[in-house]
Amino acid sequence: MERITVNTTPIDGQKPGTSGLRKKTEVFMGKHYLENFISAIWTGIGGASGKTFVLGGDGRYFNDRAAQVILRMAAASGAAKVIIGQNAVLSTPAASNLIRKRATDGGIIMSASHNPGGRDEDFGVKFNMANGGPAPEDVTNRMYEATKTITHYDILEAQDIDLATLGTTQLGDMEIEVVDPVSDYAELMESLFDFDKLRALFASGFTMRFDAMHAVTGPYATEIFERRLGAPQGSVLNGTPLPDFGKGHPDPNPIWAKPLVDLVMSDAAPDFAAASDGDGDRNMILGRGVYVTPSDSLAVLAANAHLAPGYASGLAGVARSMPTSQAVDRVAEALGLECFETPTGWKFFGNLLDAGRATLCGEESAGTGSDHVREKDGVWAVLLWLNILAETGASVKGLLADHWAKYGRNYYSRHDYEAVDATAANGMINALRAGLRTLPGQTFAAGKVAMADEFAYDDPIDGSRSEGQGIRIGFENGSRIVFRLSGTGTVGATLRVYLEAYENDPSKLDADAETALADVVESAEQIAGIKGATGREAPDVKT
Ligand code: VG1
Ligand code: CO
Repeated sequence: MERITVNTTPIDGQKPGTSGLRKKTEVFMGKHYLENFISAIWTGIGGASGKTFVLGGDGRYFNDRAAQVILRMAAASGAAKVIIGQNAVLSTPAASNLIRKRATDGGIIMSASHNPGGRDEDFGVKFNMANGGPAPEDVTNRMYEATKTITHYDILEAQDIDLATLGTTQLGDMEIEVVDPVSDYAELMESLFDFDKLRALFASGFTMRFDAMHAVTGPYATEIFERRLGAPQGSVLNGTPLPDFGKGHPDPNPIWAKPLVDLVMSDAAPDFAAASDGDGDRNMILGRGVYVTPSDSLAVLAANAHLAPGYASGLAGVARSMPTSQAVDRVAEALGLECFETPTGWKFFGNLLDAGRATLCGEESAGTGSDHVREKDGVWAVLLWLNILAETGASVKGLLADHWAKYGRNYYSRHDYEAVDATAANGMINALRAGLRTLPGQTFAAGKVAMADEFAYDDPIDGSRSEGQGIRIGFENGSRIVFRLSGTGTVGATLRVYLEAYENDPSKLDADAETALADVVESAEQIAGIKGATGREAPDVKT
C-alpha cells in the first residue's frame, strides 16, 4: 500500500452552494474533480490528521466509487478513523446523528439530495461539522479558496475496501468501521416518540403510505414503520433504493410525488401519507383529501410538539428560513416563543440549535427538523405527525382546519423557473434590487406595499453576517413575495418566486390556494416582469 502525491491544477466552479457542491455526475467523475474538492475539504477544516469522520451517501450513481476514493484520501491524509454506513449509504439525518453520537470530527455526505441521480444526472458532496450540521459559510469559503490554489493531493494506492460487511478493517494506518445505517437512527427515534402509542394506532387499523421514492429512506421507513411499529407490509412504497431513483425526481412535492397525492385525493385514500427525498431529510405530509404545505406543517408541529415525549417540556424557540410562510410566527407569538428568520439552507439553523435558542426549525422546501440532529429529517417529521395524530385522535384534515381557525391561514405557493439563462435571471434580480426603494407605498393587484428589502442575516450567536439572501416585498394586508436564485441547481439559474397571502376570515379558510394567491401572483409579474426576463409564460414547477 503506497501513499502517493498526485499533481493537479485548480478546477473552476467548485464553490459550495446552499448545501454542498452539486454538479452533473459526469463532472464529478472527471479527472481530479472529486479529489480536488475532497482535498479542499481537508484544507478548509484545518487538515484531516488524527481525526475521525463519518462517511455515507444517498446511494445514487457514483456513490460507491466516490466512497472508495474518499477513504483512500482520508487514509493518505492521516485520518485516524472513518465510520461508514454499509455499502457507503447513510441518510443525511442518520449521518448527522452518527457524527454527534460517536463524538467525531465531522462527516462527508455524498448526495445531491432532491436532484435526480444517474450518470446523466446530478451528484454532490458536502461536509458536516462536529455538531452534525452543514459547514457554515466561513468554512465553505475556505474550501472554495483552497480549490482555487490546489497543486496536489494525497491518496493511498490500495484495493477497494469491502463495504458490504459490517465490522472493522484497516486501510493503511486508518481504521474503517462499517456500521448498519439504520439501527442508531431508529434508536434515536424511539427515544423521542411514543412507539407504544404508535403501535396501538396501527393495530387499530390506521392506514398509511410512505413513498420512499426509490431513495435512501426505504430501509429506514421499512424498519421503523413496518417492523417496529407494525404498519402492514406495503405501507412503504418504492422502498428499494436505486442508483437512479427509478429515473424519478426524488423531491417530495405534489409535482414529483403526484401518484401519492392522487391516492390521498381518491376513494382509496389512507388516513395518512408522506414522502421523502433522495437523502431522507425532506418530507411531504398528506392526509385523506388534503395536502399540507411544508410551512403549515411546521406551524402545526410547533403548536403540538409537546404531545410527543421528546418535546413534552415544550420548545425553547422556533426558526424558519426567510421564504417560509409566516404561519409559524403566529404560533410562536401565541406560545410566547422566540421566532427566528434565517437565510435559506439548514446551515443557518445550527448555531440556534447548538445554543438552545430554537428547538424546531423548518423550510418551505419540505424540510423540518429539531435539535435531535443538525439536519432536517424526513422520517422524524412523519413520526412527530403520527405521534400528534395518535394523541389527539384527529384526522390530518381536522387538525389543519382547527389550526387555521385558531391562527388564520397563510396561503402559500412557490413557483420555480428552472434552467433559465443565468445572465437574464441575475439581471432581473439586479433590477429588483435597484428599484426596492421606490416600492413602498405603491399599489399592485395584491394591495399596497408596506416594505421591500434585500434580506441579510446577522447570526445572533456568532455575529456573522450573510448578505444577498433574497428580495422581500411585504404588503399591508400581510401578503408577501420573495424572489431568490437557487443555490442547488446544476444548469443555468433557477429562479424561485415565493408567494404568500394571509387570511383570517372564517368563511375564507377553505379556498383553493391558487385562487387565493392569484392577486399575489399577478403582483409578482407586475413588479418583476418575470415573463420578459425568463422568456417563460409559466413556471416549470409550482409547489
Ligand atoms: C433548496 C431549498 C432549501 C434547501 C436546499 C437543500 O435550496 O430551497 O430550502 O435547504 O435546497 O435541500 P435552493 O438554494 O435550491 O433554493 V436538500 O434536501 O436538496 O439538501
Ligand atoms: Co435532501
